[in-house]
Amino acid sequence: MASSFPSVPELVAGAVRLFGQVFGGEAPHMAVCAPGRVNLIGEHTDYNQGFVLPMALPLVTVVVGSQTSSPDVTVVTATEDADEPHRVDFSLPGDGSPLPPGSPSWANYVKGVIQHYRAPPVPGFRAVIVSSVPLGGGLSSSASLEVAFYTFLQQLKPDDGDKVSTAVACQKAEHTHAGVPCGIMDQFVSVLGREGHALLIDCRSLEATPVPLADPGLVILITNSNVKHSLSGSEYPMRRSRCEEAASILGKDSLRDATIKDLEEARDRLDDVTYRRARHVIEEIERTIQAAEALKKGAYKEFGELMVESHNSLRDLYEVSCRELDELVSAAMEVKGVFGSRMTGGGFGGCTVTLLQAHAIDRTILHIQHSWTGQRDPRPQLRASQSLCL
Ligand code: GAF
Repeated sequence: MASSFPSVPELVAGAVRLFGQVFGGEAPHMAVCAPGRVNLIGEHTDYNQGFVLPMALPLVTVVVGSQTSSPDVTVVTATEDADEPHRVDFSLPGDGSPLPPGSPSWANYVKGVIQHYRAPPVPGFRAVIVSSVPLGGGLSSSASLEVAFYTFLQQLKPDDGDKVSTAVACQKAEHTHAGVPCGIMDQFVSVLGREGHALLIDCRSLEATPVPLADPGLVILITNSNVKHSLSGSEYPMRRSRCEEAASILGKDSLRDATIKDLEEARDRLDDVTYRRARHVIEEIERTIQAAEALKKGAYKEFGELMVESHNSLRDLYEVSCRELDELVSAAMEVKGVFGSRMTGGGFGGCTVTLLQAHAIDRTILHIQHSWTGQRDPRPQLRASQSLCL
């Protein structure tokens, strides 16, 4: 019932086959991959210097390729929604001048990573990208591509950076070449995620604490609304600048430093929208800390309640949910054995994440499918990953 996804070896085999087809039967010299993520709680807190609690997924982006002797780059990618693979060719500037973003837009992730690579200049190369992370599904398809590409460049020409600096370089690529002023969460967990654990990330100090999720009685279910989201529109940047404005009115460096008392005292100096955005962030940072503690203790009921509070706050205060995500959460919460459910990622479509008892998985999926009145076509895709039943 739950849709399956290709394993890393299957993805690599597909990428190697495509490389041979495109490049006259050649075999690539290297293969790397990086995961997408699901965020359990802590949404729109990372660019406010707060806490987040994501985990890496067994959905990954794979890059295979080889160095060439010219300063030219060819990258080919195969996506589910196109019959033919997409291809881009460009030359690397020899004089250290910038590599500006351009068309096609998917290649900007590659160009951005080259631009911010910590050991320039990079040699020319040919590469093929394949991915099992759904595009625009809120599971960090772009961060997994950036991190996979950064890792590929490290194989061509090692840099001297640590893992955090890899995440930071990839975040810069997203800012300058994809036009999304994102926080650090997605790139950080794609680089530093650990199997069988969520990661409590302090987005100010960039310290991370692994939180074990090793309970065989627990399942994490990801449900794709199939409403495609794009964060490069104005809504995400607008949320970020509202938060910065609120912090500045409160006299704080960031909303991480603000309390609800500070917010209430400043209420008459904030317009209603700015107040609600700031309230979400301040409360969500606190919820994330509580949720991580609950998870450590195995207090799943408490964790689930915090997930639902988070969803309601994203829906009502931050206004980044949509009807389909709200319906998926409501349907999941009607099933006995479900602890909690919420939208995950930037919002405006994408996926929900649900925490539930392992024995309730079949009836939860059935119930969500039967109660789905959102977009009838396509139907939501459900992923109950056995590899997440830890
Ligand atoms: C997107 C961004 F890329 C993240 O940095 C984060 O802000 C998230 O939305 C919302 O929590 O995934």
